[in-house]
Amino acid sequence: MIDWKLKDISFNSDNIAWHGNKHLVGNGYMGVRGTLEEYTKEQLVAVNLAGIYDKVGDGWREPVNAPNGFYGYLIVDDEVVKLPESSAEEHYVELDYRYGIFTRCTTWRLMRGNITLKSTRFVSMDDVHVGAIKTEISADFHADVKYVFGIDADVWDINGPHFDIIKVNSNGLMTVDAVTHEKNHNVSVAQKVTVEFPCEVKREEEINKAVASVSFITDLNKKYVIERYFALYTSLDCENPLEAAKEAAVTKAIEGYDTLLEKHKNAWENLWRRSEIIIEGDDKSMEALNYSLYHLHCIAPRHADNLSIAARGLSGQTYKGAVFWDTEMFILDFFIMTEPEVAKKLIKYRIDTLEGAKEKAKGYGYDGAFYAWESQENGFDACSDYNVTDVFTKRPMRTYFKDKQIHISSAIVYAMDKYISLTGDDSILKEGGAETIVECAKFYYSALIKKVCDDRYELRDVIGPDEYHERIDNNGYTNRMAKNTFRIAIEVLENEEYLGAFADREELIGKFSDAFDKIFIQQPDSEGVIPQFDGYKELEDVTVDEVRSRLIDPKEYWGGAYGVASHTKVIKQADVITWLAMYPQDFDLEVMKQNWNYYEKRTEHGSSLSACMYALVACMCNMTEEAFPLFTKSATADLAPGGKEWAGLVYIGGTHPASAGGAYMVAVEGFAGVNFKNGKLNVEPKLPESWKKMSFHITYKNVLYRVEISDNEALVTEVDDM
Ligand code: IFM
Repeated sequence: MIDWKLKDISFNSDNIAWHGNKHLVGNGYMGVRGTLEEYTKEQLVAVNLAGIYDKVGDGWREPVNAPNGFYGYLIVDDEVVKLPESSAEEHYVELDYRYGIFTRCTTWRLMRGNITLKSTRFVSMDDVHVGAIKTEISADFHADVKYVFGIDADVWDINGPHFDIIKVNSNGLMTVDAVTHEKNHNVSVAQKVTVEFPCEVKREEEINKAVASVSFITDLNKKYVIERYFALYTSLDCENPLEAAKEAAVTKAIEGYDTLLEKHKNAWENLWRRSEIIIEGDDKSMEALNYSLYHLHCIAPRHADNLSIAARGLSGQTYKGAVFWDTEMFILDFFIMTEPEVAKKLIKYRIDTLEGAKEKAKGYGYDGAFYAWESQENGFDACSDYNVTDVFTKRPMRTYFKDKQIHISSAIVYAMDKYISLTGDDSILKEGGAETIVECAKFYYSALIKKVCDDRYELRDVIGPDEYHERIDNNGYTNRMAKNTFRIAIEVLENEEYLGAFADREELIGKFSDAFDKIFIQQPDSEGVIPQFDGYKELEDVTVDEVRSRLIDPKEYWGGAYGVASHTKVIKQADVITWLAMYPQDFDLEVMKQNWNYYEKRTEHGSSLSACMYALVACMCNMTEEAFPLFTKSATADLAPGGKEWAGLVYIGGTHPASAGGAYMVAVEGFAGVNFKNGKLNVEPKLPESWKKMSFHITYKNVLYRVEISDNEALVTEVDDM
């Protein structure tokens, strides 16, 4: 059995960025990177906020990092003692991922003896505006201690600074009231400290920080406890965020650390009741899988109606804090099956951003809704025309993700359809979902191309999931997803209940039916291989290693006009295989296997979205052994070191929610074999060798089921809501 704790012993400054992601704590409203209290922006500290963005000058628009209410460090005998500068005698950090509690404990050997600082902190799952930290200091000599603490508003930004005004107050209740550049949002943090031992409390001065200190002389080996509570509100939350933050900080301090911790743990326990996955026989898999689910819980926007999940969750500003197809195609299943209320919010975000998608379509001369490739608030597409910087010239490279990844709209329709069929809740259709679906179909209809001499419809000049091959024709995945969009739009249009009566209904049904029938769908060639796009089979056939060996610089971008992979068959991530994972019924098992074998060895897996799709299809092909390492790769994307951190010169590090969601899909839909064929819940397990038993809960059509698998036999029981 696992202990739900990740402990990293000893200190290595090379791990600071990775541990920031690995030890993140979050509650959907904010994510706090797993950095130490004494760290500042140089060590990539971030209290990353959901759904609040800012743009400065020509920089990319990105989410706002709030002032850090966990800031604090030690001065002993007038000497600053902090990592990474002061080397530690002993050090560990620990993440309790059952409850999102981060602990650090460091001992420094100083001239007069040893001093230890241990702190434990969390951001509350019970009240998302609040964080609490308990610091314990002890020394084996009479140390002259000053603990400096407060709120650090000098935050890490990739394209900042985002605060034009920072007002700090270090008197009594500490506060920071900051104002963002573009839209003048207020971001306000208040902090209250409680100390129950004799000490001197003093206001301190540091630029852009609200700081104070407590000073005391330690008795030998006695523990001195300092508890701090911060509250964070923005002007998107309420009219007077500063007052709200002050009030909450004071109230929470009165409640006390232990009470807050208990409420926080209860909130987490409620989440695990429905989502924990127990695997007997393979603790490593169980740990990696539940740790992945931990990250999904940390970023679920439970507190809001109109927010979704960013591609790097709440781990920082990478990928502009934007929502990609990751949410619909990789993350949604977890929430549909464990917390459908959250799934509905993710869907609602797309309905609420329909206007933005219509604007985008219009801008390109299309009808309907072309969703943002990198979606921020109101559906604004944050994707830049120049999304990669060339390592050699340092010049921005023209990329076409925003213009050509038209498969994004189909992901939204696919997700809505899945949500409805798995929850039985079609209310979203009446709340704008039906219109969204029809607008997406209109978009694809207007993008279709037909040669005069041919009867088929094509989608030309696109980019599929494999982003290394840009501006290609008839990407198999895209065309298949567009066909599905037409099908769903027809179903919606045929049901008057969803859209009410309107004039061109019959005309649209006619158009979409024609498009459904005639859109070109790539077919397997004589060897059973489905070409990823027109002309794919004519590209140079080399191995991934060969392509890698051609790199002149390790950070070089593989795709685009001059990329090392562009003229080869080597692909970045699952493409045809993502199609097969979504529509296994399209081809027989032999074709699935043939394509898996063909494409897997030509895939770099340069995106964390890749391995899980291969693992899913491997499970469908009864290739559990091949699926297992790919599952592990997905489930450990944030646990193991060595993730891909650069695309050209652009930093793309952070957590990997899509990979976490993909790991869930592989475990539940792949290994456990949960499927919903013929409108009912079926469980057809194919557990990996090492998984002796597996059990979990899922919600299907509003009924909660417990699934227990043993010897590849499944027992499914309905349970009362827990
Ligand atoms: O959405 C993905 C894309 O498929 C590959 N590049 C990273 C994006 C965000 O995860």
